[in-house]
Amino acid sequence: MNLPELAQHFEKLFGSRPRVYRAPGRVNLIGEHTDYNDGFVMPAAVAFSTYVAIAARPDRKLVIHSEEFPGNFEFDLDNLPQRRSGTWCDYVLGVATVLRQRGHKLAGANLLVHGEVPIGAGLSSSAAIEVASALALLSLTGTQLPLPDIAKLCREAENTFVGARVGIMDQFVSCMGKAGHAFLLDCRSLEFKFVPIPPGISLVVCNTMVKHDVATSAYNTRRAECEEGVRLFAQWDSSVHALRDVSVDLLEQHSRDLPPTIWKRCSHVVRENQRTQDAARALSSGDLKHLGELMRDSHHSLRDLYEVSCRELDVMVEAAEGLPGFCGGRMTGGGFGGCTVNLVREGSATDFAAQISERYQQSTGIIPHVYICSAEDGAQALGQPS
Ligand code: GAF
Repeated sequence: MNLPELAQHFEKLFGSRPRVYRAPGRVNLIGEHTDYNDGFVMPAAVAFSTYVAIAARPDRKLVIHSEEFPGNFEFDLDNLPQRRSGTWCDYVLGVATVLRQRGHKLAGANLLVHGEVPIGAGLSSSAAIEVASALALLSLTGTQLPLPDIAKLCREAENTFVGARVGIMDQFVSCMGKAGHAFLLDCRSLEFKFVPIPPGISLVVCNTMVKHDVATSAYNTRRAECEEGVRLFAQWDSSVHALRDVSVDLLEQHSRDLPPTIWKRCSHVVRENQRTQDAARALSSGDLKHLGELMRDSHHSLRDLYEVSCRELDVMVEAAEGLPGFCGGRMTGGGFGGCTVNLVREGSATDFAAQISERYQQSTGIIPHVYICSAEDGAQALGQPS
């Protein structure tokens, strides 16, 4: 559905012309499971986006429709549900609830949500809905908030209303992405630096088409294991408040003092933080060989130490090795399925896509989806399409 079609559809449903807001999904080049440890990530926004069309209503209702997602929803703005319903609408409602809690005024509105970010693929479809909804809801009262604040409140909505204990990465990149660039984000200070992706390099995202059920519970277990690591390290060094504060030296000193599982988790996070900063330097100096090595190490660490990969992701990562134009690749996002991200020379991207699909299908019997992407701009207002 293009923008004029979205606007026409909205007009047919609600009888008025909407304004439209867009927020993208993301791929993370490196820095996985580091955001909730106050560490470093290096994601980029991609062209898949969620669009929210909105217009005011004269009453105090919030009416939410979508073509792709099931169910039509209607809420009383002055009596919003306090609990999630377990449907996609929670992402919009969570944002509305957090905005209210923070004292922002909300106006009655009709919303039409159009999502193009593949769902459950680890490309951050939830952050895209949240961010586009926040921009849309705020626009009706003329409230302008800095984009990093919008990212923070969307993350809060996901943590407190939706109930997923995610870090800040996805919402932040959906807000702040820049075409042609990845960015190195310090998830503690929220300082960031854009890192240009060298010309002639495509981001080839390979969807394994699986999402294993353990994903959510395992994410929460990993978080708890990291918290246990922090508790133990803080006993030995009082300056440790998050795994971000643990140096490689401190990690090594205590390699025998930690329970083996906790040591593996901490080891991944501490070294992944280092890899991510090294990767930003490698990318900005165009050293794709080194970047490729760091991405491979990251994948192995996620597979062996953090244990969030799965057979399909490993097959997809291995299938990329040796293909013409391939510079580096790894799983991206939370894990247990979803996608891999690959840096591939532009001229080889189409052949790469065909060959990796074939290899993956031969090993798993599953037909993957492969998307040839570039880094795109973050969230924006698209005005009132005619
Ligand atoms: C998911 C979460 F939403 C992010 O915050 C991040 O923790 C990621 O998994 C793992 O790096 O996408």
